[in-house]
Amino acid sequence: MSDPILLTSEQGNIGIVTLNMAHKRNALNEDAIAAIDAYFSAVPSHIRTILLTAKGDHFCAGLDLKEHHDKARSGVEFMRVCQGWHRAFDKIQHGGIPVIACLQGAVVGGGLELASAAHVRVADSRTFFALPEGTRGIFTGGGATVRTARIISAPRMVEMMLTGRVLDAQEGRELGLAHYVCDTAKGDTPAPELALTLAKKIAGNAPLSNYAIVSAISRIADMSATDGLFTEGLVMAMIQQGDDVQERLGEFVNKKAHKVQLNA
Ligand code: 1HE
Repeated sequence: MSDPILLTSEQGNIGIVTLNMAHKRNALNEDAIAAIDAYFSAVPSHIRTILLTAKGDHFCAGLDLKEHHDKARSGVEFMRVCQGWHRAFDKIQHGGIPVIACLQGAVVGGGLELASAAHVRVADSRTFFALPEGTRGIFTGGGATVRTARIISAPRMVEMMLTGRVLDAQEGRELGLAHYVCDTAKGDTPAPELALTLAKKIAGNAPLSNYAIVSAISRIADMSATDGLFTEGLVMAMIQQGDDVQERLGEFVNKKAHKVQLNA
């Protein structure tokens, strides 16, 4: 029996999903996309945050170029493949549950598209980012023109794709591709440990607030200012009906809640 494409486990209310194809640098074929789609379509209701990780030295080498070469897909067939990626990654971004990606090594092509769908990205200091589609004779098809371009800006994505520029972890952080860079040689917490700590912290937020944060902000960013402000008000009105809102506010009023502090 072959190894599973994805390993899934739980730590309390944290779901952990791990790409398990280190032998091919976690390149994504059709079965891998189907497995990702299946996981994010049926996240158990007790799961509050999801940690997205990968086995081996590289997070993800993007599209499985061997499968794509062997299948010699027609334009329409590849369009359908891309739509499958879009569906699966949209479930990551808009599934209502915060997803924290832990990155290492190559985060390239479709791997960067996958990482761009996550809400928080924690990178090991040897992580690198690239969009080498131009050199392969293809284009992005897993959402980079929407998600990655909105993170780094469309002009930067154009330049990155045209020149084949490879960004190191710090450069990626400056552009928002990573939110945290962990350099263990400098005494930083290892990326997997920090990613898990953040996942636990995020799981402690009010679930409805988390739902709104991951569902509303990116959508409101696509709206006009007028529609965005109206929608923000509606989301706030809905979210503050949550069961735990009075309790959380009461903790603050009764001086039992933590204060907002630097380096807390
Ligand atoms: C692969 C893939 C892959 C590795 N598809 N098999 N993505 C790329 O253009 C990136 C292509 N990959 C690389 O540049 C390098 O492999 C890495 C920098 C990621 C890693 O290098 P390294 O030296 O650790 O590994 P390797 O020796 O290059 O590869 C090890 C094996 O993984 C090897 O197979 P083997 O049978 O010879 O052992 C590689 O062929 C295999 N492998 N990457 C298939 N991508 C929805 S559209 C999205 C569009 C894109 O994603 S385009 C970008 C594609």
